[in-house]
Amino acid sequence: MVLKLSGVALLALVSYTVAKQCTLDNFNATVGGHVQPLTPFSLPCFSSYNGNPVARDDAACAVIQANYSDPWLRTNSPSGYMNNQDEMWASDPTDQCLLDSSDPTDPLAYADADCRQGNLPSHYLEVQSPRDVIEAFKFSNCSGKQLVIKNSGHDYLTRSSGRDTLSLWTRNLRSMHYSPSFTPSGSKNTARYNAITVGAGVNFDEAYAFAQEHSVTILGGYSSTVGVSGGWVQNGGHSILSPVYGLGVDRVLEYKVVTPDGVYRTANEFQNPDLFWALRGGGGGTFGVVLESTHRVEPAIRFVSANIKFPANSTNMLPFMEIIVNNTLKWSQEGWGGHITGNTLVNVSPLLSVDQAEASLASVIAYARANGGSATIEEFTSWYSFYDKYVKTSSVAVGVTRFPGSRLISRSVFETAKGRSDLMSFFETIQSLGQTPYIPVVGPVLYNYTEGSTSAAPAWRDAIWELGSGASWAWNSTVPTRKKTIQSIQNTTAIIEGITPGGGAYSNEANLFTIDWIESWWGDNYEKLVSIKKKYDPFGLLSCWKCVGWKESQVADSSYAALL
Ligand SMILES: Cc1cc2nc3c(=O)[nH]c(=O)nc-3n(C[C@H](O)[C@H](O)[C@H](O)COP(=O)(O)OP(=O)(O)OC[C@H]3O[C@@H](n4cnc5c(N)ncnc54)[C@H](O)[C@@H]3O)c2cc1C
Ligand SMILES: *[C@@H]1O[C@H](CO)[C@@H](O)[C@H](O)[C@H]1NC(C)=O
Ligand SMILES: *[C@@H]1O[C@H](CO)[C@@H](O)[C@H](O)[C@H]1NC(C)=O
Ligand SMILES: *[C@@H]1O[C@H](CO)[C@@H](O)[C@H](O)[C@H]1NC(C)=O
Ligand SMILES: *[C@@H]1O[C@H](CO)[C@@H](O)[C@H](O)[C@H]1NC(C)=O
Ligand SMILES: *[C@@H]1O[C@H](CO)[C@@H](O)[C@H](O)[C@H]1NC(C)=O
Ligand SMILES: *[C@@H]1O[C@H](CO)[C@@H](O)[C@H](O)[C@H]1NC(C)=O
Ligand SMILES: *[C@@H]1O[C@H](CO)[C@@H](O)[C@H](O)[C@H]1NC(C)=O
Ligand SMILES: CC(=O)N[C@H]1CO[C@H](CO)[C@@H](O)[C@@H]1O
Repeated sequence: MVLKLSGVALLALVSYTVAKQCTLDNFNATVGGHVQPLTPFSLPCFSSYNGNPVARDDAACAVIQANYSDPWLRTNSPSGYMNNQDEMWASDPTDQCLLDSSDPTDPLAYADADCRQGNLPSHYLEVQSPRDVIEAFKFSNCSGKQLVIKNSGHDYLTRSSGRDTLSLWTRNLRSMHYSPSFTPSGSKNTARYNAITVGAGVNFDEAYAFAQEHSVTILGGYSSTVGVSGGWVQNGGHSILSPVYGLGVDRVLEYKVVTPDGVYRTANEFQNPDLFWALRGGGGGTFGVVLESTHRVEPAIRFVSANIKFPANSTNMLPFMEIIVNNTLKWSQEGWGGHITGNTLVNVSPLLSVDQAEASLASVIAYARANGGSATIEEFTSWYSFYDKYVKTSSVAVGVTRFPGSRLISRSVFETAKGRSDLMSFFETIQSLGQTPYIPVVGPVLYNYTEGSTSAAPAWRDAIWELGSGASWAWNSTVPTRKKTIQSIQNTTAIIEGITPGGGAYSNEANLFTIDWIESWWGDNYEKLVSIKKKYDPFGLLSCWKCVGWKESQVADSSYAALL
């Protein structure tokens, strides 16, 4: 067939070609005008933005000040991040737009200061459909504009922000669906699962309430606003019920995901199984933009909880930790999971009765009471009532700079006198530094894991604890203080690494300056993850800090470059 073009058709072809030019405006038009400039969360409090005068918005500023340490206002905003390091250009204390975390009404932070973009993306697109993401990948591919994915904004490693990037904001993908007989699409057997499917913007507060309505239990994090489908599950995802019911990655059945090659795919055991495996531990922001995830749920779970605490002083933390260390192996066989600090223990077990729980924890209960503290052992008949009473009320502080530095502690450490005494020396050291231990007891000890089914840190499979202390710097800290803080995180990490040679860490809550991150976070899974990454992201459109495929040379482009 000979193609004959009339003048009109030729004109149409030319304007079509012009319309396809790789510009932000044209991209904006293809996604319905939904691309917006991203302005810093606290901008309304400032009178200067990037060196130009702007009108301060007193009313909006007052709302931000009142909610500065509240996760909800942040998580519902495209520019809201929980941790200040996501927003700031860490190497330059003037390149940020932050309030005084200790007193958000302190004018010192905003009265004579310029609000600057720091590490924040330049633009964002509120994702509404797979097509939005496909267009964003095309635009990134032709323009070189880097992309990030921002869901809840909880990431400690700055993986959901980034200077000059276009942020794909997923928070408003909020569908939820319950099925008592879910079948993964393309399934080759008759297996049916009790499952909940959520849109990628749903957080745990919403998923827990939805599960409660259907009298089932969805496993999730100890935070209302962490997302179900994003960085949490794609990196491992721990719950205080994980000791018995497994990690988030163990329970996910299916993802709907747009891969950077521009294809909207289903990933499960039967379709794109390599991608499914990679999304079960290989990390968020790496293999594609997940739009939906389906999770196996349990019926309503009955369990006991223990809430033990006492007022800390300079001498009563170490003896408490010694009792804990000595009992950890026994407790791990009894299904206990939860959180322990130097003077608190809030743990649950679905395997014990109230009487058994009291007997199991008798030594710590007695210790807390002898130190002027209290112990409450209760029974719950559903996760939601526990969530309401304990999780909602104990959220980790946000609106601050916070660097976790945890490592997974395997059962072998507790099995030897040397391992136990190493742990005690670690507690002594951090006490001398004025820090307290932070221990999520979340290792999937009793979970019947299918070898090789996930790509999360292999160290998880022998772990009982995640152990860390963490560090932070003030909103207005100087460069020397920041350098010293990083050194101190490195030193603390080195001690825990010494206790767990060849072990690993949960990257979501690990030291973001970890040197052997490949080995620690992925171990033997790494090479295979890199090849899957190349298959689905052949042009390298997704990249984030120490994510699969990241290159050491990228430090130079990061907010931390001048601090390391
Ligand atoms: C206060 C607090 C409490 C926490 N509690 C727990 C806990 O109990 N258990 C636990 O395991 N962890 C916990 N974490 C760590 C948490 O799992 C990580 O911060 C995780 O990265 C959060 O994922 P998100 O999607 O909610 O956050 P975001 O910061 O929005 O995203 C995190 C990462 O996931 C990627 N991502 C997000 N959405 C998608 C998507 N749709 N597709 C592909 N990639 C995506 C982003 O690009 C980024 O790399 C906690 C963190 C904080 C700050
Ligand atoms: C995208 O288009 C909309 C609608 O025309 C417009 O309001 C918005 O400012 C545009 N975004 C950018 C970044 O120019
Ligand atoms: C990215 O660009 C390459 C050419 O550089 C092209 O072959 C490929 O199809 C593009 N991918 C997408 C998703 O647009
Ligand atoms: C812990 O166990 C060690 C033996 O490994 C023992 O010496 C010590 O007294 C025990 N401490 C407590 C508080 O039970
Ligand atoms: C800490 O508290 C315990 C119990 O109340 C007490 O015996 C001990 O003397 C206190 N230590 C200090 C240094 O105050
Ligand atoms: C663990 O899982 C395997 C494979 O799914 C199964 O054969 C085995 O019976 C399970 N073991 C227990 C203790 O449930
Ligand atoms: C930092 O802010 C605090 C108030 O949060 C103030 O007391 C202190 O002087 C400030 N430090 C510097 C170096 O400006
Ligand atoms: C870290 O450890 C090194 C080597 O032991 C030491 O010189 C340095 O002072 C420590 N720094 C901090 C901030 O703890
Ligand atoms: C949007 C939002 O979260 N607003 C909250 C800010 O803080 C005030 C006072 O604590 C709350 O009442 C608002 O709901």
